[in-house]
Amino acid sequence: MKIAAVDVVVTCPGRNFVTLRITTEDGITGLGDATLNGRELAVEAYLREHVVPLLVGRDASAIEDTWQYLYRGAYWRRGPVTMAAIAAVDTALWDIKARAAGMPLYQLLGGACRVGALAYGHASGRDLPELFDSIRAHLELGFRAIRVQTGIPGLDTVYGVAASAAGGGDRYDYEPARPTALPVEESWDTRAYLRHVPSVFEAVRSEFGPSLPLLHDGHHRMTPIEAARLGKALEPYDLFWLEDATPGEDQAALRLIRQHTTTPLAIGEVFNSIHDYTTLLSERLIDYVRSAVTHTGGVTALKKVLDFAAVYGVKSGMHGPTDISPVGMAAALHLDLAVHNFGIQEYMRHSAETLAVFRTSYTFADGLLHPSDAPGLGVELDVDAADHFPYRAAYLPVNRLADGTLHDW
Ligand code: CS2
Ligand code: MG
Repeated sequence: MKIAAVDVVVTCPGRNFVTLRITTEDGITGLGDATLNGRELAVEAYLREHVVPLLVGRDASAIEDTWQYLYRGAYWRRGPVTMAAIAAVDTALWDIKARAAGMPLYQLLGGACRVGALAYGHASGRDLPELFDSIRAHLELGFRAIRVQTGIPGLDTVYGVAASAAGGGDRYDYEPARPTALPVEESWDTRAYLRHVPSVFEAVRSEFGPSLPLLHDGHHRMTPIEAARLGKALEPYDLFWLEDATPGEDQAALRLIRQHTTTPLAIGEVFNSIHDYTTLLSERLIDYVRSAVTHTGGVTALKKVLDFAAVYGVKSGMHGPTDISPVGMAAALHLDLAVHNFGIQEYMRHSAETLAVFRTSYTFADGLLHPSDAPGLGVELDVDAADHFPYRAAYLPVNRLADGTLHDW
């Protein structure tokens, strides 16, 4: 089954996406997500200039060999651009193999370990009334687990608080990347954040009870001791996880956090290789692996990470914001069903505009996601519709402290 054609489709139905489409000589087409929020064209160029010419004529069924060919053959290894490109190729080849076999991808990966993947949604609010309304809205949508992000007194725009973002409103598909000539500069104050967040979770627990799984994203902004302090302060509120408490590339920092708190920790959405996890997993410094198929080298690579994690009792918690395309989301859901050490799946839900370009078959019901039993990933790309949404440069914000120091966003 040889590869006959490879296309890189860049489209912006509400936000930018990069999709790879591989077609075999017998007309089977597979899709892969190569979206890297704020750096989309870098991945497009990497694919178009350095990967596509190598794929035409290759055996589409040789997934592992193609992965190794693109990874080792590039000489220059790892990094978000390279691994998003490899992820798209890998995912598209898995889509093709499953379509050729006439079965959903999860069946090829060993079949289902569960009836569906527990999803969590993004609730947020500038203040408690707004936050409570957002939590109630997500409970009414059927979510059984909720991420809580809150405004911080003294800061006008805070990550993850949709209402404070440009465009306002409690938009469920809040997109932090802005189509501005330069990244928006937001302000940050960690001490104000550390003083405020525990009181928010105390109020949420008081309003919604002790059992609702609550998650929180620290978004890489704390030092290890600050993260340890927050984890400890949140213990009475029994979080499902505290995510990205510190910049994850400093894997050893998690040793200090672990010494101070039993709040479960999740890290990895900005990682792109199994090597980013070696200390975190072998020393059991985290409880959930946050990587997405799109940013970690594809289905092949993420399955290896999750099998490595399983050895140490660490579970999956795949990244699922709107900048993971419906193709990347579907790939995650097939893995969510197939791996034994599943934890939870992030589900921000794409806009109607996006879903008009990416026709999906995955479902969300009673708090659980299911990829569907359509052959392959179960997603179709409407290329004609995609052409109506030209790429629009957009940047993620940057953070500055009061004295102007640039800080993690
Ligand atoms: C966030 C992401 O969903 C999350 O956990 O960390 O929304 C992140 O901000 C975006 O993916 C950045 O593009
Ligand atoms: Mg995150």
